[in-house]
Amino acid sequence: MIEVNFDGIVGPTHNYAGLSLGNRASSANAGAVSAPRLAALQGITKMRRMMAMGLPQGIFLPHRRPNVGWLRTLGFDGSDSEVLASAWRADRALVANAMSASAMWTANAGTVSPASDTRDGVCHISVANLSTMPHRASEAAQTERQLRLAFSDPRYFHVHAALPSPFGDEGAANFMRIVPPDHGGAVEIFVYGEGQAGGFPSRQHRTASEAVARRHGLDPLRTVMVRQSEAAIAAGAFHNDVVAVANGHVLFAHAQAFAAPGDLYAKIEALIPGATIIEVPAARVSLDTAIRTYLFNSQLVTMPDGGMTLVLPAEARDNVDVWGWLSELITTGGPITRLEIVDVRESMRNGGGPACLRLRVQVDADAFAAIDRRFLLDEAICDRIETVIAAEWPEQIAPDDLGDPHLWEQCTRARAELTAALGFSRDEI
Ligand code: SUG
Repeated sequence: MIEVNFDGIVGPTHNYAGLSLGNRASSANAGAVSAPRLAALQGITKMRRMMAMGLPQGIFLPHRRPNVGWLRTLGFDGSDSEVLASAWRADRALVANAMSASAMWTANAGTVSPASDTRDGVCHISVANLSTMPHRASEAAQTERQLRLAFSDPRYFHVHAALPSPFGDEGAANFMRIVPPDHGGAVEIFVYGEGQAGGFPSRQHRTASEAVARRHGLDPLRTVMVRQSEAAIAAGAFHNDVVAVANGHVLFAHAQAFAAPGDLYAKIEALIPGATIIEVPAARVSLDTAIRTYLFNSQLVTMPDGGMTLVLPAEARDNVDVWGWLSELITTGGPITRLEIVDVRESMRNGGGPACLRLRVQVDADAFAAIDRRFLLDEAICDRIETVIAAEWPEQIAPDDLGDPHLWEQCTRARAELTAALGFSRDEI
């Protein structure tokens, strides 16, 4: 089995508009000046690091922004610049939504069930509807187009359209998969929230998780629905991947991530003999610290030599409690033996850590060969992408710039240059 991480390239409109209630970083940095060029280069550097570790790496492209089509559905008309100018006059928040670069967080693009887990033996991918937040809900259409291009071969892939609203589905950010050490049958774990917690919405609905599991043809006996704790949502864990991550036979989670952690651990241990559960107690790392540092929004990856590495944001290294705990973790003789630090600070300031920026797709060699090559990365393509970013991406965006026609033009052109450089035709993507 080959695991490919598909990272979202950070789009040229990356900005801090504070659109995500319940996402503490997004709210805290609302109104700050963003650095889209730096953000996108940080993302590419992270991808290069993953490749240097011997791991295959893919990409998804920034979406069309400003999202003029979305503003048209809200009744603004005329030329593209007229649509944007009249929307800006009517309601600046609408333009902020239309300018969001949130498609960079591809953990929210969809949920992926590898072929080995499904009834028909193909890899099923459900596009997420992201229906809780307007700026994210508008991603689904363009995400679907990219997924259908990347995974177009029906012998290996089945891409499902997004679920209907209001069944909120935020994709792989609320999904974990645990595999026995001997690589036997996996268990897929769907994490949902209920109602509101601390005034924050829970974005993943149980109905949606159950629908995805049904559509993917999963074995009900190896599918687990687990509820996120209210404490986690209230503390700012708007997605489960802010407080837990799984890889191979390992679950790495904060003690307060789940409503009934004991029940979940018992189920995992019953279904996966040899599973390893690494729980971080609140006394060592508080929920608040875990969420501020994004300790759990790390990529837990299996290295080509079989060992596991935790790829962490720099914010986790910079916290004494977190770093102290991690330093002990890697000396215990457990499965996680290496720590790698990446700088994705621009994304972090909008609540997106290393794990938010990637969608994992597990395939065998034949299915891997069937993926559209334009979505796969090597060093030469990284060079090409970096050249476009350096030449075209804005250096800064301040809140008032979102209404600047020159910025709209620059961002539209920047994306067009990137897609052309990667071999996509204008109408294809
Ligand atoms: O949906 N931030 C994203 C961050 C998503 C992180 N993804 C995972 N945890 N997998 C969100 O809240 C901020 C946008 C703004 O405020 O402009 C934003 O959408």
